[in-house]
Amino acid sequence: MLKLLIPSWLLDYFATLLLMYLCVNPDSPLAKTTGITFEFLILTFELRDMILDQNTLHTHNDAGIKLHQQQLSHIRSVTDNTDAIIEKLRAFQVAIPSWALGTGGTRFGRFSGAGEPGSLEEKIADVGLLHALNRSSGAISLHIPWDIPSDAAAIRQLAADHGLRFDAVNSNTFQDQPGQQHSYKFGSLQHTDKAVRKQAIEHNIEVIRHGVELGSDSLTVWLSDGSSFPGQLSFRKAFSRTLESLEEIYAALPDNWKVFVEYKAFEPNFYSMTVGDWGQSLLFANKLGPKAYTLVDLGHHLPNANIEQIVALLLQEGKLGGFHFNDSKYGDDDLTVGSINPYQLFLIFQELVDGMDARGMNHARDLGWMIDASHNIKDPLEDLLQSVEAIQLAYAQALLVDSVALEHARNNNDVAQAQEILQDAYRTDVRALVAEARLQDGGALQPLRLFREAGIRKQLIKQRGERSVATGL
Ligand code: PSV
Ligand code: MN
Repeated sequence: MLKLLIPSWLLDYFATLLLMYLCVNPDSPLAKTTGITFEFLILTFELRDMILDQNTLHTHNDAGIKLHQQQLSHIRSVTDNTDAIIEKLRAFQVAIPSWALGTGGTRFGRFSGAGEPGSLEEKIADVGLLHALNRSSGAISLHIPWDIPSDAAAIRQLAADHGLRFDAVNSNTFQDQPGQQHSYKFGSLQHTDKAVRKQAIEHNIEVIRHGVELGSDSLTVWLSDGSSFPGQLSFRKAFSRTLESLEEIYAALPDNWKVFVEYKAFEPNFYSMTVGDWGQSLLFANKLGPKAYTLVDLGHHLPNANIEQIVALLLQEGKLGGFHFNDSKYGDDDLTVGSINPYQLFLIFQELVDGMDARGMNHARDLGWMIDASHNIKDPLEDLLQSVEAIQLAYAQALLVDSVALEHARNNNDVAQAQEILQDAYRTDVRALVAEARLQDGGALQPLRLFREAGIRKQLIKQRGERSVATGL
């Protein structure tokens, strides 16, 4: 907010004066009462210079503005409501998972990139960087214990300095941690041993506590619980034990919190998953109560599942809570959003917009929007920029759908026309609308291109080194 109201040259001027003052008076009352130190200011300068180098951003935008305006006026000339769409795009923020900022791996290996964030502070700086480029990544989602904030107030402030808030916090009972008393080898919330279940419940409650300190308001529970061989597990008893455990976690939720129950068809268990599909997740959510919702991760379905239909019905039931975006060809491939099947993504968004509008929901605020992708071969920041852009494009196209004409075609069983209406929207090039939304919020016309032009990864490598490896996955 401050950055929008005060010109950056004025901020620079005051910051320089402050820096000079602190240099000469490190023990001054100002330094003591505010806690602002010379080192802190230098760091702020470095971060600001790297992340918000306004000159580079302006040069980039100036170079592309003419073409952009041509493209924008073209879409304005062929489409209604472009201003309303731009407004909605500006409000729409997609949370970045803290574990996607380093190069992901497969069970066959991990090829680390260079300059990866080696601490939570650096992860926040990376998300701040994405947000400075696209103005649409204004939230971060933490996985505990991969990212435990040691000083929650300081971390919360740091995120706020980057214009970020904390999205859902994620618990992890799918891995054993060093020093942990009981193993999750045979499950966590479903485990036959009460002591294991208790440990997993307490972990979730601790995650809620961390989330409260950070200002988050939701918990995502994804369980790897299930079985890999027929006969290993009583499905009914595993379900009941899991429900009981979730009830204890639910009871610990603050009033304004939600819990998202994320389902997944297979992996790491390959015969049954205890929360294996949206039906099972919805059963849990319904039994738990009004603060419990289903979370849809696009990669967690069996091949060819009709995800848009799932989304439509969950919304109708008032039980869709959040989204994990990614793309896949085979299983939970966690590829860049929109890289394999952008039409499916559009159809999902069409249902989201339609279903949210039918319930009078706020598109930006009433569901948790998050990316959950991570892979082996691209620069994670470039990958995330591509993912966010793909989400915005699908959202903008969904907003273009002529819902009145669609309803009319459906009522007349005019199948070809109904298909035409959807494809018309999908085949519209909406890149100028998304770019305009970014521009109006002070972002880059082309974030990925600017990321490269400004040599941002090189700067990160200089700062963090070739070998810094991100924590988490
Ligand atoms: C599991 O595959 C998942 O989608 C869950 O959301 C986890 O929290 C996340 O990936 C990270 O592994
Ligand atoms: Mn997920």
